[in-house]
Amino acid sequence: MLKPLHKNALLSTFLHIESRLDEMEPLLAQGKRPSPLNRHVHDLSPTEAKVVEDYFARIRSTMVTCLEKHGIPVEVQRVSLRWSLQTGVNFLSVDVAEVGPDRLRGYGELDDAGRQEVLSIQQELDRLLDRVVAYLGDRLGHDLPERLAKLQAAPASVAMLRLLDQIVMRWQLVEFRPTIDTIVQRLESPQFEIAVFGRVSSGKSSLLNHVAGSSVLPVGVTPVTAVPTRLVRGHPEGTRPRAVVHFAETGPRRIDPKELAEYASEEKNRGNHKHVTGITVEIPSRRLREGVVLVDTPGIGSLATSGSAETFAYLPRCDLSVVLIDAGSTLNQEDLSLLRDLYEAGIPAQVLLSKADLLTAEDRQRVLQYIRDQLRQELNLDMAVHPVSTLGADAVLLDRWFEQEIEPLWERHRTLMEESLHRKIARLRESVMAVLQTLLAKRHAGTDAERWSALAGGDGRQLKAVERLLDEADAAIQQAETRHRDWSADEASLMEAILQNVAQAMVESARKASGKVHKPLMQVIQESLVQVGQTAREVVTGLQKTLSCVLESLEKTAPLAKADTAAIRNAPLGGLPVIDLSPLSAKCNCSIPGGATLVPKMAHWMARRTVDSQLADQLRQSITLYNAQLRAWLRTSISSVVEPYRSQAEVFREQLRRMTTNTEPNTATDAVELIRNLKELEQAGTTERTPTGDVRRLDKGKGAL
Ligand SMILES: Nc1nc2c(ncn2[C@@H]2O[C@H](COP(=O)(O)OP(=O)(O)OP(=O)(O)O)[C@@H](O)[C@H]2O)c(=O)[nH]1
Ligand SMILES: [Mg+2]
Repeated sequence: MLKPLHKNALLSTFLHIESRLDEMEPLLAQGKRPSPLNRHVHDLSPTEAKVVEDYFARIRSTMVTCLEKHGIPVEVQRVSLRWSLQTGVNFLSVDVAEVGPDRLRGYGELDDAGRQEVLSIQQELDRLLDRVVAYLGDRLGHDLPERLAKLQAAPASVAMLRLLDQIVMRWQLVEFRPTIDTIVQRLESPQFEIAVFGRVSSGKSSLLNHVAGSSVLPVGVTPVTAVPTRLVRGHPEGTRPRAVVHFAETGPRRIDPKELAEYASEEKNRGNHKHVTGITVEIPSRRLREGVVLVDTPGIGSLATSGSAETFAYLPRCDLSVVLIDAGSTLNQEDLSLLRDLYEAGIPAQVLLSKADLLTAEDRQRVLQYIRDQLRQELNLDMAVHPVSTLGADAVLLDRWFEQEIEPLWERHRTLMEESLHRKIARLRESVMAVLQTLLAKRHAGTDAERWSALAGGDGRQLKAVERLLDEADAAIQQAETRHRDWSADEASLMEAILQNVAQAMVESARKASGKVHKPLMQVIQESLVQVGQTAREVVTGLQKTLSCVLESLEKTAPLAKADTAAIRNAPLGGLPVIDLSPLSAKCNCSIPGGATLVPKMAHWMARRTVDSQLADQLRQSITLYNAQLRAWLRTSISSVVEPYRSQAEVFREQLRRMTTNTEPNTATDAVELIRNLKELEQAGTTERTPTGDVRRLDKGKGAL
């Protein structure tokens, strides 16, 4: 009946009609969200709008039926809506650039005040556009109601979040979206990271394989694990494990877990020359509890690390450490200093005597006692030591230890975390209530309205103070971002300083015979790089301090919302990247003859020449790599501090905007609904069960939780 060309013509016309309908449909909805910028007079009644929408739906279904009847395949190139929106919003910033002071100068000179004014309009719009793009990029808000419905834990928190979600949606309080989404995400995936430490070949990987009921981690008699490997629970159970490798310079790569040794083992990835920063393996095991992460670390004393400090540096977080002491060898200084470092870092530790099967029952008791005594004498620590094994009948010891010692800790951790989330939700509830009160106050003249307008208006001092604080934070963020951007800019001078230090150390080494202090060259390099790492950390800790102070002051200056400074102070900063100097170790043996030191200038010249010819190239590579890793670390750490600040600052900013502008619709129904929502929130918060089960009374309006 219809030839292919006819069918093509039909399809392209239908697609054109569809896009015209797509353009017109939002016009119908505009009545619900009137905007003074709208170019249409909304002269349709709600019934008319609904009928037109129904006709549009009928037109669509007629087209679809026609296509089906004639077997016309719909070949449309589909693109992700998220992507389209991100691109579309990004293009809006091109429009915003059109009102910049430089562009406007084309319409006549701008005085300073005018310049400031357009700059702030531009900044405000750009900030909002950035927030939308970031929000879409975060993919946090995925199916929030369904996700909430699935959450088993903390029913009280879930009910409150559901109510907050509805209210935030109803009043378009977008500034609260990131906070809600982050809380839901944390409720969905509470994490407890347990890292296993110990000397080379103490049995760490074997132990984790046994606990996870898998053989995915490579084990062996020679130093094996070169890169920290995280084991997490995979879904669904019964499927095969999956692994993802993260690299310093490139994006993550999914691999077959059978290839794990290629990246994780000392043999296949010597000195971590593949620049792997971490590996995550998903194991579909019932044994691995949801939210628990087990981390296998390189053995202390292997080529991959030269000490425990470096091993910790690999780990973004560690809630519990498990230290293995090999029954096949005796407790030594390395074990003790590992435990001391953990203690000083405030990381709780469990000590295990691994490979207990190698000892008779009598010897086992003797060794356990010896270890306990040593811990008491050397570290002043009174700790239980549990014998475990992965072999034969003794493997039951390992299972028992895990069930009796680890699982209860995890439960406790989960409860604490739920309590902290509960506090966050309570703060969120108060901030949302403050906004609803503002909206209501704007509808009723009276004491409330006076209170708000006094805060916002008056002589405008408070308003100015708030703006100043927000500017201060913005400047600090910008400064940190500039440090990140220019991080490698002074690499050449860093290199020069290190070469000088190494040459100096070499001269001192040559003078050793004359009793002068001598430092190994590797240590000189290591110390300089540690300093660079510290500088990077200071950039982030400085920013943390400024942003949390700003939030605190904001809350004091203008009590418009609740500030959660802990979210910034406790932002999860990963450990600094490890300094990998193993490729340099062979080259650090160079020296100059002792006789050369008789003429100091000559000695220094010789040392510098030796350093330049033998060390410089490799050193440059190591510095470049470390700087690249630090830069990546800075980027992630800065954003993990800035994100919680921005989402909170946004709440203050929006409140301020609300109080100083007059664009909110003002209907009687709105007021009734606002009062109802406020009552609902008040009721939901007045008597509420905490996750631990005890009933607490919330101090109204003050957030006592
Ligand atoms: N007898 C005995 N041997 C064990 C036990 N657990 C591990 N081993 C052996 O100890 C050796 C080292 O085991 P790994 O699990 O690779 O040790 P590791 O601590 O991960 O080693 P690195 O990754 O190199 O630091 C292997 O030969 C294992 O077979 C145990 O419970 N009993
Ligand atoms: Mg290992």
